Amino acid sequence: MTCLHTYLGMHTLFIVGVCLWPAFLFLSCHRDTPNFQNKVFLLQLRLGGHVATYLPYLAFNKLHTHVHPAQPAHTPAYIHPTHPANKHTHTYLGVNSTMPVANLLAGKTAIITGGTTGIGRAITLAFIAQGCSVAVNHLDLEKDRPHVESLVAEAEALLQQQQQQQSNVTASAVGRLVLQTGDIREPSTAARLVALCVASFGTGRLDVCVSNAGICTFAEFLDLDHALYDSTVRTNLDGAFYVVQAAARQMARGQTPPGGSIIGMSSISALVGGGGQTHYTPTKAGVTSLMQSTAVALGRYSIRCNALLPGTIRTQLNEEDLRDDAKRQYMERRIPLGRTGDPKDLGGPAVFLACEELSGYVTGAQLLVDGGLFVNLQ
Ligand code: RM4
Repeated sequence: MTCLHTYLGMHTLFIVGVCLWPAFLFLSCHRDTPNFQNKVFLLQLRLGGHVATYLPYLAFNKLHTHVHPAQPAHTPAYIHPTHPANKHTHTYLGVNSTMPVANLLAGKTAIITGGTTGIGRAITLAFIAQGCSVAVNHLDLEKDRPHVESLVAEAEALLQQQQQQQSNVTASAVGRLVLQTGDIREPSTAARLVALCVASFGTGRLDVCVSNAGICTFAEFLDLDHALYDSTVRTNLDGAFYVVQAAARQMARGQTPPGGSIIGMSSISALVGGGGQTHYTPTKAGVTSLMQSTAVALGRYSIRCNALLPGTIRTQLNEEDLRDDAKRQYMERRIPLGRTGDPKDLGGPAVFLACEELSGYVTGAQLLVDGGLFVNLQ
């Protein structure tokens, strides 16, 4: 019944739209130019534009209405997207059933370093929402305790939401969270994290590794002391190397069949300089390079290695830097999409690279997630 109402509602709207559309089009051209010939030209142009925009919608409707009646009334393969219980699912064109957005990583397991704050946290939650169980490493800093607690609470809420939906979704699995403390500058931390993940979720596998933990304290090059340089390189590059190697050992030799997806958190700073980041940008170039070389080394084991390159995303790393209004406004002006990034902006790209069905032929690649910042010269 709800479907029928929605269907009738959509078509009434469509008919009203079709009647009013020529009038609006004509009025908009009349308003925008005084010259008659220009009016006619503008009308043709807009008419063409509207038809071109509308054609994919018509195609969609055609495919959609073909799929819809073919589904028996309560087959679990078809989930109506307007039903409140299915608000996280989506009907895909031409596919004989639905591909629920909530299950892109169902039954998979992942490790994420630095996963309680910023980008790592957003990816952790995005993975859990897609049915992936995640083992998160963090440093256990006093100041981050509230973040750890709220992450646990958010993961729990997602879990309950998924369990409620489970009866509506075939082959669904719910994503769980385990936490581990430790310093990723120590190779043993990486090995422990992999072991924890393999042992915790009942699959005996590690499917995805996100090497995310990193630090960046802005500093003047001429005054930069070696302790800061050392800790930045040790965390951002050595830490990445150790966790990627530990994950790859498990993915290549520890499970049958071998395989997995490794994501290195690089940065736009791997491609362009930063005067206050001379100790940091080389580590991000290093992560990109690590992903390229491991992609070559691990392809034979069906392990894909890719780099994500966030632009200016608001996290703890740049909180202080962006407190400077002039600097923040300068960055916003340079970003074609008109805003600095939110950690959640990295969730989708990470799910894409993690998901074999979506990016199974993508390896050694670099994905910029920067609102267009990098390409904006002038
Ligand atoms: C990024 C990029 C951003 C900066 C952060 C800390 O990779 O350089 O602009 O805010 O690092």
